[in-house]
Amino acid sequence: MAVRTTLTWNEEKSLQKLLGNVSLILLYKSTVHGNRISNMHDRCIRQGSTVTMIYYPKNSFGIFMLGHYPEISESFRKLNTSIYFSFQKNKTMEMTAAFLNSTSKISNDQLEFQFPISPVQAQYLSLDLHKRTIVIPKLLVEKLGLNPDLGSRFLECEVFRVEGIKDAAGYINRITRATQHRNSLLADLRAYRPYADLVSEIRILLLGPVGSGKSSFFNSVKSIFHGHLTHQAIVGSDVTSITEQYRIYSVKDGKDGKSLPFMLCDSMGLDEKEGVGLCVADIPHILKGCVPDRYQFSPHKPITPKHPTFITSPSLKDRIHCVAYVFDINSIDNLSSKMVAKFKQVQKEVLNCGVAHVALFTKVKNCYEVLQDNFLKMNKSMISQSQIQNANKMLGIPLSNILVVENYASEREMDPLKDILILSALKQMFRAADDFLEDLPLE
Ligand SMILES: Nc1nc2c(ncn2[C@@H]2O[C@H](COP(=O)(O)OP(=O)(O)OP(=O)(O)O)[C@@H](O)[C@H]2O)c(=O)[nH]1
Ligand SMILES: [Mg+2]
Repeated sequence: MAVRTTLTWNEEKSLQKLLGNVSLILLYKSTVHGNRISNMHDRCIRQGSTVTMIYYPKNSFGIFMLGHYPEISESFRKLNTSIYFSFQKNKTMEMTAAFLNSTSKISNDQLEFQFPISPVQAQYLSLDLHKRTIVIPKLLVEKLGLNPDLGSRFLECEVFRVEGIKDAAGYINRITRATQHRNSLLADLRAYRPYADLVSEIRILLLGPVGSGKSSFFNSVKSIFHGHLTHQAIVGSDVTSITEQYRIYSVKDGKDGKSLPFMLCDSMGLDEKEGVGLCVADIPHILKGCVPDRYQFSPHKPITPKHPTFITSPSLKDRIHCVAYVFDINSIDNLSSKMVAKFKQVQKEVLNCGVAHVALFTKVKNCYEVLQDNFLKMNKSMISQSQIQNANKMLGIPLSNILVVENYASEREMDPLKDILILSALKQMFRAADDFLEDLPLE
């Protein structure tokens, strides 16, 4: 009878995404093939790269090892990057992964990994199949945010051969560098302070056609800073805007962390028709900081100073410091002349207020190809794409101000490459806001 895996469909999909489009072939299952290291060893040696999975009732933990499984009596081998990951079943099947250099060996009936943390110090992970326990080092517990549950006896251990991994060493190297780059971008943004401390938070206004991904961009940014997917802003597809209230969102650094030095202001979508969608006449009031959080937009009637919640004397902190024009990259080539005319009106209002601006193109399909040089830079061929050239000509947006992202839409787990694009876009917005603040008249 065929041996069935405990790995769920979702876990397998997440792994395929992490490792490229690979196949996982089950080599060993502890409850079927015996719970001794020698049973595992006999089935797994000289099989190439493997994934070892340890299952608990509410979590699972896994290790991707590049190259062959260690052999019995071999000492710790050459340092190699392995990927350690965990799935949390109680939270929407999220995967957290860490790329760490380690060496592995089999000894004393255990599979062991050594993580050097300094030239003279190391931490260890050890897997004891017979006792059904795994000792996970502190650095990994912290990196993966692991649950104390993992200290108890596990239910099952499985090992898979990974087939179809292309240029495995190169791929792991690129993903490792991408993760490091993502983390350094995140650290830069966390350390950001608005120009000359003129305000404690910069306000970035998201403006764009209905369904262009404004609310999803906020959700994506918040998800990255929280380390898991969040869906605070309501998103969706309709002929008219899903967002009907003006929202000024602050983002915390982690769930209970302190507020970050920026706010994302989400608006109603623009529509080519008059009397539908965001009123162009509302825009100068938003830019000046007169519109309060949760203001209910009225497409027929712009806000006036008579409105009970109108902020009559806004200060610099209430103003918008950077506008991001949000467009679905796939719709740029088909923008109607009416929509272009509406956009020009909007642009005029922004220019009149002297606010900095960038364009944010969402829904890029080839996020992985956009980044070249180990995923660190935007690909030149991206710049030459017709949509980008069109936006430059038709909407008058300079190429250097065009940012591309793929928001988190229907994904189940975070992706370092998406994060790089989203965080890079946010960094450009911070720079634009700083230029605006620096350019303010002295008084
Ligand atoms: N594939 C993909 N889908 C996206 C992306 N951004 C947004 N979406 C989807 O596009 C639809 C509209 O996204 P929203 O974030 O609601 O767009 P919006 O600009 O806030 O729309 P309104 O509030 O209606 O003006 C939703 O179904 C999103 O899931 C993206 O980058 N990639
Ligand atoms: Mg919206």
